[in-house]
Amino acid sequence: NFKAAEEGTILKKLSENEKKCFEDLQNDVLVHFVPRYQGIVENDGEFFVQMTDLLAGFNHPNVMDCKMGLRTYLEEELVRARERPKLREDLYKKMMEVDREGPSPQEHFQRGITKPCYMQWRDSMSSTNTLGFRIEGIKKYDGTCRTDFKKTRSKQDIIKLFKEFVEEDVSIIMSYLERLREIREALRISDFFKKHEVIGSSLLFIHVCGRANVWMIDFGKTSALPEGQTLRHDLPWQEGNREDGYLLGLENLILTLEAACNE
Ligand code: 4IP
Ligand code: ADP
Ligand code: MN
Repeated sequence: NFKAAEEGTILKKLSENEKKCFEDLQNDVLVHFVPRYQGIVENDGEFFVQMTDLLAGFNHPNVMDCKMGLRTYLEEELVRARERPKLREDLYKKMMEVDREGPSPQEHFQRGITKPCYMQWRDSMSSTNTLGFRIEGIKKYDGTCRTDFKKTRSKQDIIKLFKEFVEEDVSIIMSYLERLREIREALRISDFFKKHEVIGSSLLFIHVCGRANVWMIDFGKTSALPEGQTLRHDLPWQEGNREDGYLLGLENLILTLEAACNE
């Protein structure tokens, strides 16, 4: 999905959704919390969004990707799967690797699963449905990389992972908390946030040499609501209300990091 680009920037495969979001974000308070958008570029006949590489200039950074929200799939994916269910063997296999009891008897028989069923299983096995966020991946300064968090659900396990991530340096967690509270304030007044359903977006935690920062990334599945409609972002999701639970997730993330500081 990504391609190396000129110094200090990265190219991400173009999605119309994400391009539109970056354009809308340019006139919003959230612009201070997302990578700098540098337009669309063509490369070997393919189109990419160009943006600042948040890791540029850092030697051996520590990076964590937290996916936000109470669900990670779109309502339209549910509708589509109901109208024309498309069974996917790759998702069935991914599920079997983690949990052989995951698929229903019928899914076992078909050796296939629809994408929303897979996504709902992912959201319920992880902390997405309960806490409104989940850890997707952690890359440490020493090059080690972990993405085996599909069954990480409890607040206690997440606290443990954060403490390992910062190697018990509470001052880094404090810096992260400060930035998360700034993001929360910005979200409160953001017009973009009010008018968008934010699905599958992540907060990217980066620290190196005592410096720590958090950025909002990945707007591939974030979309504008119909004219005049807004979201609260702190309500439970019911099909049709399009609520994403982003603020519930952010609140729980802040509470989790506060708990990590006080342990
Ligand atoms: C992946 O599942 C992620 O949910 C991807 O979301 C999603 O891509 C993939 O759907 C799905 O298979 P695992 O994390 O369990 O591997 P993201 O890219 O935000 O991480 P979408 O297209 O929904 O963004 P498919 O349809 O690409 O397989
Ligand atoms: P996808 O839609 O494939 O999930 P993301 O936008 O979430 O793509 O990016 C995937 C990963 O790439 C992130 O977890 C992060 O580690 C890295 N990444 C994304 N955007 C940036 C950026 N602007 N600078 C540095 N790293 C980035
Ligand atoms: Mn992503």
